[in-house]
Order: sequence, then C-alpha cells, then structure tokens
Amino acid sequence: MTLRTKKKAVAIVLALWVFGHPPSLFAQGPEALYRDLCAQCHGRDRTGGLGPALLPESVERLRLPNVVDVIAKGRLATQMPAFAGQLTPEQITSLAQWLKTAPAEIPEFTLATMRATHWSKPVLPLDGPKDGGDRWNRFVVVEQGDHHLTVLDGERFQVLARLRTHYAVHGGPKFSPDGRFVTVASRDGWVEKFDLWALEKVAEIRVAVNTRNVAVSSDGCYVAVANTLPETLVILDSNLAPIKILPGQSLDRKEHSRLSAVYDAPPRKSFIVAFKEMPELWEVSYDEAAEPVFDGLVHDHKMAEGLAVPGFLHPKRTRLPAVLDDFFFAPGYRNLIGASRSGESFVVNLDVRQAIASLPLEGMPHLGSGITFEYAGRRVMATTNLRRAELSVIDLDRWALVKSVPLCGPGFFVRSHEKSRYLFVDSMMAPNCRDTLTVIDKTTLEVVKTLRPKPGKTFAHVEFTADGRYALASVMEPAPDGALLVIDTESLEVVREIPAHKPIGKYNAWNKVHRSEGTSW
Ligand code: DHE
Repeated sequence: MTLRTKKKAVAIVLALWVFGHPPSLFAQGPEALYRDLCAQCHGRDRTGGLGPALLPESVERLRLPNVVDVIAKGRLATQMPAFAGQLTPEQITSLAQWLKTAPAEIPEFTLATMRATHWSKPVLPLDGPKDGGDRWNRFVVVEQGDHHLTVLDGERFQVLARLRTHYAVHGGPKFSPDGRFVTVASRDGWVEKFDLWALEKVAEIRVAVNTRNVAVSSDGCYVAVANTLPETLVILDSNLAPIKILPGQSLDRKEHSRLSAVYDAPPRKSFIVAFKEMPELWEVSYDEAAEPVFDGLVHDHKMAEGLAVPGFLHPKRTRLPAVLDDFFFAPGYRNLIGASRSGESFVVNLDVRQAIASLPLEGMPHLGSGITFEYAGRRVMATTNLRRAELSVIDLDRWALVKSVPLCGPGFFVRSHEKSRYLFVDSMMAPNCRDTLTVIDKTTLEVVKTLRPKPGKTFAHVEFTADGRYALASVMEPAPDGALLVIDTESLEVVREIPAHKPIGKYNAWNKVHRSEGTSW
C-alpha cells in the first residue's frame, strides 16, 4: 500500500467513525455527555436508577483507571454498555474525572421522599419453607458478580432460589428472629427484605444515596440503617416503612459525621451506632418502656436535668477517646472493644458510658470480623489485623493479649463454630497469599494446615453449616464467576464445589439467629 492509499484509507475510516456518531457528542463536555448517555439509567441527579448511583461517595472505592475502564468496556453480566466506540479516550477520561466531583445539590431524603420509594406485600401464611427443606439450616449467599442473593439448602447444598437485589449489597444480611426473613442494604441506599420460605422479595425502600449497613432488632420489629450520604440513622418498621430520621450530629450540632455502622445489642434492646468522624457512640433503644434519657453526654447529667426525653428511639451519647473505626461486642453486650484509625484500641463500657481499658493491639485490628471461644478455661476473642500478618487472641476478662498467631499475610475474616475445634482465617486482601485459608486449632492456638485449593484465586469469608460439620468458603475469581467450596471441618478436604457469581459473604440462618460463637453478629 502506497502512502497515498494509506492516507486515503485512514481518512475513510475516520469519516465513517465521525458520521456514525451524533455530531453533538464531539463538542460536549462531561456534564452534557452524562446527560445524553448516562442519565437515563443512572438518574439525572446521579443518584441511581436502573444503574447504580454515580456520585463521588458511590465511586470512591474505584480508582480513576477503573472508572475509565468500566465506561470504555462496559460491565459483563449487566446492562452497562461499552462506550469506547462512541467516545474518544479523552472524553471517557473527562467523564470519569467528572463523576468523582460532587454535584451542586444532593437530593433530600425526608420521610415523605422515602415513603415514595417504599413498597411491601402481604406475607403468605406458611408453617415452614415452601420447598419443604430445613427452615434453619439454609444459607443466604451474596453474589456480587450479578447482584443476586442465593438461597442455599445447608443439608444438600442445593440452590433453592436466586433473588435479584439492588446494586452492590454490602455487609451481613440480618435475619428475623424466626429465621424466615432477611434484610439487606445496598451501597446505594436501598434496603430490601426477602422471605426465605416463600423465596421472594417482600419489601423495599430507598433511604439514602449511600448506605453503610443495616441492623434488625432482636424482636424483629425495627430496622436501623446507617448512612454516609446524607449522614443519618434511619429507623424503619418491620415492613420497611420509615418511622424516624436521626441526623448524625453532636448534641450542640457543632459536629456532624458520616455513620460508620449500626448493630443490634439484643440483651439491651438497643441499636449501637458508630461514626466515621465524630468521637461519639450512640445507643438507641427500641424498647418502648425504655428509661428517659438525658439529652446530653454522661458528664452533662446534672446540667441536662429537666431535659430528659423519652428513651425510645432517642440516642444516648457516649463521648469516646477517639473516633471508632471498627468494634466488637464482648459477650453480654456490656463492653465493646474498639479500634481507632490512629492505632489506639480501647474497651468502652456501655453502662458507665466511658472507656475503661486500653488494649495492646497495634496492627489495625479488623474487630468487626472477630469471634469468641473458650481457650484454656477462659473466654477469648480472636481478631485479624489489617496491617499485620498475625491473628491476635485477647483474654476478655483481663483485656490482655494471650497470643499472636503468625499468618502468611494479613488476615481479613475469621470464622468458627462452637462444634468445631478449628477456626479458619482468609487473607483475601494479602497480595502474597490471598488464595489461602489458614486453619488454626482452638485448643492449642497453632496453625494446623494452610488450604490452597485454587492456587492464584482469591479465597474469602467462611461460614459453617448449622451443625458445624461443613464450612463454606468463597472463591471470588475469575470475575464475574467463582464458586462456593464446601470444606469438611474434620478432614479439612474440599468435598463439593458450587458455581456462583463472585460470591462474597454467606450467612447461615441458624448460626446468625442463635448467635453461634464463631460467626459475626
Ligand atoms: Fe465490608 C461487613 C465496612 C470493604 C465485604 N464491612 C462490613 C461491616 C462494615 C464494613 C462496617 C459490618 C456491617 C454488617 O455486617 O452489618 N467494608 C467496610 C469498609 O469500611 C470497607 C473497608 C470499605 C468500604 O468500601 O466500605 C469495606 N467489605 C469491603 C469489601 O471490599 C468487601 C470485601 C467486598 C464488598 O462487598 O464490597 C467487603 N463487608 C464485607 C462482608 C461483610 C462486611 C462480606 C459481612 C461479614 C460478615 O460475616 O458479617
């Protein structure tokens, strides 16, 4: 081909490309591109619709090159198309950069706007699961690859149903006391409730642009949702209808903060709430007969006399030595162990409402994933550390370190079961050994085996069957596919592989409702 014919060919290709596109696209800045190409699915105000929200808070977990990649290539197994043929690389980059900037206005989330997104349907009168299976030994598996909840029979490991969820469900699903219903929150502020006996969705509502997690009260009557945008705790009833919004503000309103998490504390009949920027911890009682609370901090009691407000669904505030990044309830729910981002770990007593001890944990403990068990006649808790390749075991009476068990890399989740002698630790965030599961003997605190059934593939998050006989672990790659591996907890052999779409967490109804000592709350 001569240089002249080459130039001609290039000109023809360019002309075809140019004429194949709406002329307006060439001149458009990112805002107009968004309006023309993205708004229909992601919402005019970027708060989501068919597709997920595209605000800085929603895409903060994706680095710029990943956002560019998704716009250019689309997303497998979703309706997100590839725009590489339609936009220039510069336009794609400017659109990705623009998505990381805050919009002029964030929509308000009032009780009325929430109500407009709410629906629920009557619950079918059933004595047990429609499929005839065991009502307790069933798992809910969160599949991130195609945004589904899989309901899995824990006896035969059969998939009973795959139920579509909103985009990016995160955190543990929360079960009703009878194990029949499960409530989940998506990162985009949707809360959904599923019936595990009728195998269908029964309610949903949108409460925020960006949500952290959800808690269900031990009596099943209330749901609390912790949000980062807006900074609110939203209380819903059991059908997910909104009841109350508590703004994440200090009493004098001088401080405000994104919420970091909310958990149920059953013996206290209350929700415990932590914040990302405010050194405060709230206890919000869902007991209608709760004592009035002084709308002040504990040392303000005297000052606040006469300002007592009803205790029901009202925050009781505890001032902390530092912002809590992560925490763990000690058995009995009187004390919690907290860790701050700056590396301090301390014990907070929820009755006297102050820190009562400090702890020697310096490797950034991942306390939310900790578990407790008996070791040498004492109750201990085990936690992984995000910055240290060791499992820390703490004596819960003396608040002292019992042992540091060395791991191949920093661990992430630790799980066990009261009927198993082993605990399992994954290292899903450790580049050198994210394909391993370390098995530790609870009676000796020694590593007995390192499982690597799928070399090179990320292995994560374990949950046991109700009888503790098997442990299910996630193989998260190759995305969007993956599998659940069923491990015999005595022989430590993989006995079954169940295909799944990038499964993350899995949760057993019996273990969760009965608060098995080896699982998360
Ligand atoms: Fe999670 C639980 C916070 C990133 C998978 N994660 C939780 C909880 C909190 C939390 C507060 C407890 C909520 C509950 O169960 O009610 N997670 C955070 C973060 O701050 C962090 C580091 C950053 C963020 O993006 O929010 C984070 N988490 C991740 C992931 O990247 C993971 C691996 C994949 C995902 O889904 O995004 C992930 N988080 C999980 C899982 C649980 C969880 C599987 C539930 C564990 C359990 O057994 O209960």
